[in-house]
Amino acid sequence: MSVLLDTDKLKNYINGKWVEAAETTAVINPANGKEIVQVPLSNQHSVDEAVLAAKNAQKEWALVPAPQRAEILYRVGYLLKERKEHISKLLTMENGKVIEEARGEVQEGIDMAFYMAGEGRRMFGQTTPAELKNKFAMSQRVPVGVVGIITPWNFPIAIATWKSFPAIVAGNAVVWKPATETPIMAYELAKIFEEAGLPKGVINVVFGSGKTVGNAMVHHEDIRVISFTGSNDVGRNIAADCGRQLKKVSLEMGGKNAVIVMEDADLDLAVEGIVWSAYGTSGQRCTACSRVIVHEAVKEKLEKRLLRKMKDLTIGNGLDENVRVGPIINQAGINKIKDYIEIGKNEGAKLVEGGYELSGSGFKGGYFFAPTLFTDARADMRIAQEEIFGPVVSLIAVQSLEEAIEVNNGVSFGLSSSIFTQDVNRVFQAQRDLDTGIVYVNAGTTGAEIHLPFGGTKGTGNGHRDSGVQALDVFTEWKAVYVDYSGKLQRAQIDVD
Ligand code: UN1
Repeated sequence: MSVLLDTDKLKNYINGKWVEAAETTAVINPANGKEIVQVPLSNQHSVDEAVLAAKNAQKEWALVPAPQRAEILYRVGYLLKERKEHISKLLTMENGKVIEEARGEVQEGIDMAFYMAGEGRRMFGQTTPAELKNKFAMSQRVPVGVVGIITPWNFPIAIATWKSFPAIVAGNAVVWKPATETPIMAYELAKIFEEAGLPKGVINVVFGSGKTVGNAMVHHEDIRVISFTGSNDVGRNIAADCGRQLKKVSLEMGGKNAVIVMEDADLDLAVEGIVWSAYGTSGQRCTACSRVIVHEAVKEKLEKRLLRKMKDLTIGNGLDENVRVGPIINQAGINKIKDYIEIGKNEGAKLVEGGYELSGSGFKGGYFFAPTLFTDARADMRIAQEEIFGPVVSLIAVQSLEEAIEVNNGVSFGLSSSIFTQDVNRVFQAQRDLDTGIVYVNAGTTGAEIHLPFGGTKGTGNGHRDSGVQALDVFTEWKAVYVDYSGKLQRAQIDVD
């Protein structure tokens, strides 16, 4: 048991109680392969219990005025802030990301708490003129009921806050399945909800596999919304299943994000942006840069400077403050990256740096992969089309801004993109034409702020957004209300004069 953790066996959190599960599995620290804690592998029964608890709690919760619901979120924010360092360390232990990034992720949760708490006093609808005399019309957001959230291991606390906070402030109750690789963040957050005074049943945590727990949630008729972040295959199946049930579903399923470097760019700045957004979090972000689309006039210069900068990256256990690149989440993650290295070589891209797993002292028991650069890649190669989820970048040379934009858009994903240029005309052309949900100018592809919508076009999602005020659209229904105070029957569209 870790000194940072008060248990060696996590339990589900259902109806305000910690419930032991019959079956559990080990949670492994990806930096050293050591077991941190046991996590439940729950069954359908736990999901049914959680949904029932949520359904009962939601009725009362929806009647609590939104500003009072928000008070609890403010408390959640303060508790997260108080425990930021503790939670960040646990996050590094279970996920591997370096401590500085872990702190950043916890901060994202704190920001989300205060932002969404503010929505408790906004959550604006519209008042609008009615078409008849002595009649009043308005629209308002109402909760949908019980919502199911399924969160990934790569941002186990931030993404959970993007989904659960708007759901809760809007008056829903939540059933949450966290990734089994990173359940400790869910444990810490559930404890905070409890201490902040969230009524029992408003949030329920059920640990377990997607196959059993996730599937049971998707098919449960009392769950009216599923919000999912994870792989493309799983997301598409969820959407199909939800579609048949007329269940609302919000999906975020990754990216193949590019940094465009024009010939007039500040190259040193571009290199910094690429290194940070490609190799930070070991490339395990949906927003990670995995393609560099560079104008041929500066290709060689950029490549040289990039290679130089890559040499400075210290790799190791993320708890060491000097380490910049932590481990990959697990062996399956490593295997996938290794496969893509072979694919890239066979496709004829030139491997100029990395491309191998790291072993030896400092890496013992862990899953480490060297920051990798392919150059002379073609836009249609699989390494330039498919999500690798590791520290692997493919450099593609182009001859113009138009071609750069075409290459950027020529993938099935549409999450994030970036352009480095000093030319204001190009900036505006690019931000208009880049077909992604997020566009950066003179910054890398990562670093979304929580009060803006997060999500993307095409294969990245299905038109919904996490975070921002837009998240409320996922977790609320619109209700139109007409009040006729004329004392007589007035027929819309008919008695209009
Ligand atoms: C993700 O990888 O799914 O913009 C989330 C970013 C972070 C969130 C990433 N704020 O990179």
